[in-house]
Amino acid sequence: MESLEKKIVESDSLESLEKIRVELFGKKGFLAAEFVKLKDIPGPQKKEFAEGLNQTKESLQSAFDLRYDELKQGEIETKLKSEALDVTLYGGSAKKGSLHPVMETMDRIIDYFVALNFAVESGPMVEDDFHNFEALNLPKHHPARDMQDTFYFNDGALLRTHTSPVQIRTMLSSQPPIRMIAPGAVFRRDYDLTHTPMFHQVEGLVVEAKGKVSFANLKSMLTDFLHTMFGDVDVRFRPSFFPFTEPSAEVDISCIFCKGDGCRVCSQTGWLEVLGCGMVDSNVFKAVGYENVSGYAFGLGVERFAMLMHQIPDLRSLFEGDIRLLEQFR
Ligand code: 2NL
Repeated sequence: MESLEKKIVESDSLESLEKIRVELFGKKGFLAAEFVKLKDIPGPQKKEFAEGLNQTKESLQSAFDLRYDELKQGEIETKLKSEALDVTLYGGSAKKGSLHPVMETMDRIIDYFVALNFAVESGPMVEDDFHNFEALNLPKHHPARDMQDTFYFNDGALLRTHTSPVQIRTMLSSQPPIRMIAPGAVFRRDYDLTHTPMFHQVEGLVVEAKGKVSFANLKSMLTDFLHTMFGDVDVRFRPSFFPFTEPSAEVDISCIFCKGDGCRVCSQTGWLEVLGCGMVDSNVFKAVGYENVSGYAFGLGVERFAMLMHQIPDLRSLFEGDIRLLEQFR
């Protein structure tokens, strides 16, 4: 009896305790065998024997229960310890994302014009001939409409080649005065060192009653804009031509790489072309049904701005999504 209890107390795992349980309490175990003996015990001793047996059974059972609880508790503690999760452990910092330099540049450009009370408008990227070409004084056989330059769909729809159709739509759906910019993606069939089939533009348009806005207004605003973007650079306006503006100008800044001395980036000219602009052509106003108004417009390529502002030498690096480039703009 003492040795049986000792066995229980000294069992060192739930498995060995289970073996002991079968040995003691099982159908063919120790207690079952003892109870079988009961029938051979003569009458007078039977009661005493039975009482003794019940006592043994009870004390073995309570010894077993006690040991079982101890071992079970130990098992739970071991498991808790091995599965413990220290949420205060340092796990290294997660990498933060960042705006792509093209979008960051776009935001800076937009912020400048929003501060001057320009509305920010957008429109569809899939356009039609009227909004992308016809209304912009690009007649039917103008080379810019060529299949070589424009992505056409079978039904004659096309991917906008500039954001000007947004201005056309705004003029058609509202009345002067208009003061807006149209930032967004545009598409051209062009892919080489300096051209990608998709790039971003910001175009601007101001329309007022005739005589209220002048080329001088346009020139002073764009000069201030370029100083805000590129710092202390020289700015020059060169006469140029666009079908949708008359007169038209292209705008250069002194080369930010060589300060105007001449280098590879500026092709030894000392100047970098960054903008196109002009007074809105009367044919454009005619196409949208405007009379007795004056307006100016401008357009720029965001990728080119981003390259110059961040001194990125290769346009393609803006399109490859290489994390090593992006990490430099956090
Ligand atoms: C450039 C030149 C330009 C415009 C865009 C425009 C739009 C309307 C009417 C008149 Cl609705 N003009 N846009 C005007 C002049 C230049 O962009 O070099 N872009 C990258």
